[in-house]
Amino acid sequence: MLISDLLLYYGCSSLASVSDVPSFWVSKVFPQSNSVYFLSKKLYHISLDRRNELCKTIGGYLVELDSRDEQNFVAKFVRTLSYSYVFIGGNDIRREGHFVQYNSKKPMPALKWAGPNPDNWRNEDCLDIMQAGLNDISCNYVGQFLCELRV
Ligand SMILES: [Ca+2]
Ligand SMILES: [Ca+2]
Ligand SMILES: [Ca+2]
Repeated sequence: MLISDLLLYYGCSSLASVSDVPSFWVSKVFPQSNSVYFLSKKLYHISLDRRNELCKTIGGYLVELDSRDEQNFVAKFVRTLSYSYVFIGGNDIRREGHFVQYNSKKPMPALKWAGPNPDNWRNEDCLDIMQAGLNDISCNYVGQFLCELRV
């Protein structure tokens, strides 16, 4: 299925120019927020702002995890498809240790962290979603990224 067909299927028509649109894997609908998730197929070495811009090209935004349920749902989706870091929207760029959502700027809820994270090792201010939980990583790493769309 082409991404344009998928977007029509989900009722999203805010497609920018097709050449700007990365290719993604698409999840099922998460019923609690009526969201679907788009995981970039390629690796990108881009800023957090740019990741969000690429999500906007498909009418979405960098994923905002609003609950443990959403975290679990998303983690299951990325489990078999990710092969690198998977950036989400949460970050503590503005204030160390205070994680906020990229778009809404709301504080992140209590989510599951992997091991000793967040540990801010060498100043890590972005977040990677893993099976074991979230990990704070450098915003400058190469990785995949995950968008959320309301359908
Ligand atoms: Ca969400
Ligand atoms: Ca940090
Ligand atoms: Ca870390």
